[in-house]
Amino acid sequence: MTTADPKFSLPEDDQIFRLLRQLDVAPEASQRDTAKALSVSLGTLNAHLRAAAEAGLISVSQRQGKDRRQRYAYSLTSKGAALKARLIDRFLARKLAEYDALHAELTGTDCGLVAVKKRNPLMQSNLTPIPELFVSHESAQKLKVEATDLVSWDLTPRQICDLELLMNGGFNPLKGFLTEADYDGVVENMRLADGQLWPMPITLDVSEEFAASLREGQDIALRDQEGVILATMTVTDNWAPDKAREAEKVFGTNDEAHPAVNYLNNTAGKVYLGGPITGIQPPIHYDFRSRRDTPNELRAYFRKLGWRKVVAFQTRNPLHRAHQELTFRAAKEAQANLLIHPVVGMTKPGDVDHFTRVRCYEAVLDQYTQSTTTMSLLNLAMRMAGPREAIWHGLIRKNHGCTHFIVGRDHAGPGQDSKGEDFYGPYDAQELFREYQDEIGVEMVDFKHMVYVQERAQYEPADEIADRDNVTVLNISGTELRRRLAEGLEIPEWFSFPEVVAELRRTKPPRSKQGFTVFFTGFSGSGKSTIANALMVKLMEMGGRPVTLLDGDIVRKNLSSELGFSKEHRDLNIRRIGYVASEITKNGGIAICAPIAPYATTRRAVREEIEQFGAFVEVHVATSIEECERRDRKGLYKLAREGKIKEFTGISDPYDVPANPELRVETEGTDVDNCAHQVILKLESMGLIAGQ
Ligand code: PPS
Repeated sequence: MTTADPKFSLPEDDQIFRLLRQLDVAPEASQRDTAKALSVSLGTLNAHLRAAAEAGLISVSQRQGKDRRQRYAYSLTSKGAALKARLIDRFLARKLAEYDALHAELTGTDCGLVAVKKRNPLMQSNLTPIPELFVSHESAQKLKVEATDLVSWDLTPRQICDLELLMNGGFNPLKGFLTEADYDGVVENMRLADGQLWPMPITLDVSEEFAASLREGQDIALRDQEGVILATMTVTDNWAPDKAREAEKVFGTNDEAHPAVNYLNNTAGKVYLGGPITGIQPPIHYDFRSRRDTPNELRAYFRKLGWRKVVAFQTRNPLHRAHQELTFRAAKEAQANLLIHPVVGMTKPGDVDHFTRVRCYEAVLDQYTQSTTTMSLLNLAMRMAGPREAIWHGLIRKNHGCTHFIVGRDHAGPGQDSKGEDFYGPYDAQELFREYQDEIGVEMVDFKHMVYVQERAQYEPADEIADRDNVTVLNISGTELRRRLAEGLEIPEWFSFPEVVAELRRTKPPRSKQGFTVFFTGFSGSGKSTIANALMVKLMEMGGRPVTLLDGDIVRKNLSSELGFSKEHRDLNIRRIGYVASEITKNGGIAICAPIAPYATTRRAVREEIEQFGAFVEVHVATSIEECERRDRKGLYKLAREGKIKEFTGISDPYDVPANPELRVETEGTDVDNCAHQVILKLESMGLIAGQ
């Protein structure tokens, strides 16, 4: 059955599509039943099956059992599944064009289903289904079994978000992780190799070792972090990207203060894999299940309610009154229904976590008219790419059935660069969106900054206040809000809703009640452990929060006993300490760490991990190497000089002096109690300890 025979050529697209669909739905059916379902003779079916197998679209396996009419079982290969998805696209586009023409003929007008004036045949109504990359349930069960033989890649949290939207059509027209040609086009001019608009590189970054183990055309299994298979991918492309070019072109900067550049340089793997995806199942979410919708689920909902116009509101922040006013105005302006579409995948590091945010959204949802507003959660991993991200968000919302999209001030802005300047201008995103609006197929509803006018007790766009000199304009920035929350200060009613503020206070208590980490770093023998011990006792005397000391020697005995002092092992050691400290911080405790931690990049990674949950206070114990060697409490420096201990920090291994620690303590000429007290004063000035 699988022997190649060049005389079998592939049938017409329509026939091959029907064949693939039929095999996908009923892979175990007898040839007779399949032929009947397709209304073709057994001979024709056989020829088509041979051609499809020869073209690598299906795989054929022999079945056990007595029934001679059911000797073979068929399943779609990744290539077959990808072709099927492509043919669905074409089929839908053709049907839409036919529908349009018919509508125009019958009514003498253009089809009213789509708000966009100039439609190309690929543009879809917001009510018709869009293609997904999933195979049928039956094929998925088979693929799951077959995939046990495939090499697996364990997806990172960001890749899981990307894959979910690839599979459910949120990233339509993408059919998999970008190939090199698509990637080049996207990076250079926001276009896929076939010319379609797509502004964001959706890439599968992997380690060099993993990439080197693959051959071209190999199928791999993509698994979540628990090992559950979500998809297979045929690896057609495998390349090492020029990350500096990607950062510059996509994010407009190489500054690692930009979260996506930092991710690109310090988290993403060195090699990208590209190729089509065959979707098996979406990632499992245990939280807010009823609030999560795929593009087709939202389209079906809009269809059911007859929502022809839908304006989407993207957000990664809790909803305050200014946001509410903006959404009200947008819906009114576009005469559209409203979709509140918050991102719950990955947002900017340091944002309010999505659990808290969703509770905040739910608390204010009843302020909206139920018959014209809905809320749905989007598992997107944002890149904070400002203007490019706005276009991306627009395309994603179009896929989710929206016709309009709100772009406010500094859309998806990453904040300030390392020189304190904004990465993007406040209205850059609006300008770029406007330029591509027709192609995106979604109309922008743009807003200037909304501010509160006290005399009129309402929010107004800052640029529309004609009597600005005669009224009091109030505003609380995100930074100011965070400060007030951190310090337990008042948040006025005009700014937010009491329910939202209560929710935020519950998860973000004032700093003096939050967990934090004090991270000592310095040479061996610099005095880290001694000061850390003194600090621990002082903090315990104050009470209020549990204190844990993760001293270098203690950790090496209990957590890292198998590790040595190579760069790799030191990194691992520090990351373990960072992980434990982040858990302690998250749970409201105080972690005091005192390892040498010689490498700046590792310290930075630990800082980032901990700052998601609380403050990270880096204390450089700046005792000079000469003084440490003179003290040589453990006799290690002598051994290091004699070459009996290898890779000894400061002697035969490097130490990156911290550039901007929260505190630097000099121990030469200062007693331990005083050093520990300097730390206490620092913690007090940061608001981390207060009068109990
Ligand atoms: S690291 O680099 O942060 O993982 O090191 P750390 O775990 O803090 O090291 C703990 C103690 O190991 C002893 N020791 C060495 N230090 C540096 N280099 C080499 N090669 C080495 N071999 C053993 C040293 O006593 C460290 O303890 P402290 O408390 O810093 O004196």
